Formats: sequence, structure tokens, C-alpha cells
Amino acid sequence: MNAPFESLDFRRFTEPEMLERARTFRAECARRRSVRQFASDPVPLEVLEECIRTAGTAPSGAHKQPWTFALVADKSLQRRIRAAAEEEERENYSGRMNEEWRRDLAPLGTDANKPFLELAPALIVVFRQAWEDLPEGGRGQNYYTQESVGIASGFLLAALHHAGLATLTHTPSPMGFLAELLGRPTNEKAFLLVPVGYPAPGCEVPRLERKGLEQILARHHPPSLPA
Ligand code: IYR
Repeated sequence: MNAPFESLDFRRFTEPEMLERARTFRAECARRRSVRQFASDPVPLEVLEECIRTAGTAPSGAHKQPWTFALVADKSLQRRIRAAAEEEERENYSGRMNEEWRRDLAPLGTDANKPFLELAPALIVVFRQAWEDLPEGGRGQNYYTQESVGIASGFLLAALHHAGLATLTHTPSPMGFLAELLGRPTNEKAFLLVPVGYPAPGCEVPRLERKGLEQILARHHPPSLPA
């Protein structure tokens, strides 16, 4: 059976409009920074829900939408997540990460203490559905789940930033404790933990430089594209 088709709602802009939009979006994205110091101010649930809806608009393999976003805003649960994450991170910082890795992280000033997991007003834990448990029993296949959930996570971060919220992409590794603490089914694998909130007053972030266009663009085109 063919899926029904519908006409595409696509907007074309003039070239000046396109350039303006591209620049504005770039400037907005460039202001996003990973934040590790959060104010305790609450965040509006509706805004978080809207941003999670945006994440759910991401493309996915065979449109399986293989993601679950666990929204945690509960101090006792956050305390348990923090304790479990810090336990793993202590192992990481005291042995599992090699010398080069520790050196690479030094400019970020991170360590095994993760107070933001408790202080941020909300955590969004992104889960990847490695397969689908069918209602009639058995497993349905999902496809390109890493790619799909990675893209959805990018949408989520951009949406939260655009809405005026600060985020961190946190990957306390291994992350198995998250599915356990949140009671997720066995097909769901924790992919990313995103603390969300407002930056604490006086919040500082590492001074970073981003690679320039010519460092990230491999050109295979004539000097100008046909008009
Ligand atoms: N997960 C650890 C270590 C860490 C690893 C990378 I790669 C980073 O970019 C930042 C931190 C932690 O969260 O501290």
C-alpha cells in the first residue's frame, strides 16, 4: 500500500531574503553556548513542550521517530540522577579517560561534580529507541537511530536556545543508569542528557574559538555558482 501523498508547504524567498535569514539564523546559533551554571528560576512547561514538539519534527529513518524525551523537573529524582552521574564521572576522571582526553577537557574546567543536574530547573533526557516493541509481541526494526536521534537532539537544542533557554549537552558515560532511574523500557537507550534553564547570574563560559568556513568547508565547485 502506498502512503497517501499531500502537496508540500514550501516557502521560497528572494535571494536577499535568503541571505538575511541565513545570516540571522547563524548569528542566533553562534550565540548558543553550553552552560554549566544554572539559576534556580523555573522554566515554563509549555515552552519546553513546544521545543520537544520541534525536536519531534526531525527526519528519521523510515519515519520511525525513534526517540523519547524524558522531561524531569523533580528535585528528588534530579538528586538521584546527579548521584549516579557523579559516580560514573568519578570513574571517568580518575581512570577511564586517558591523559590526552583529560588534557583536551582541561580548558572547559569540568570535573566529576555535576551540581547542575540538581540545580537546573529541568532535565531532558533523550532516549534512542533501538527497536520498537510491537503491541502484538516481537520487535519492529528502527533505522539509522543514531543519526535520527542526533538530528532530533540538534533541533531540540536549537529550539530551546531560540526560545530563550540555556542548555548543556551532557553525556555521563556510561548512561545506563538513566533508563533505570526513569523506568524506560529495554528498547530505549539514553542518548543525551540536556539540563535546561537560565544561566546563573554572572555565569561564565570558556572562551572558545570556532573553526572558520574555510576550515570546515571542502569546496568542489566553481568560484561562483550559476545565477
Ligand atoms: N562526560 C564527562 C567528561 C566530558 C567529556 C567530553 I568529550 C566533554 O566535551 C565534556 C565533558 C563530563 O561531563 O564531565
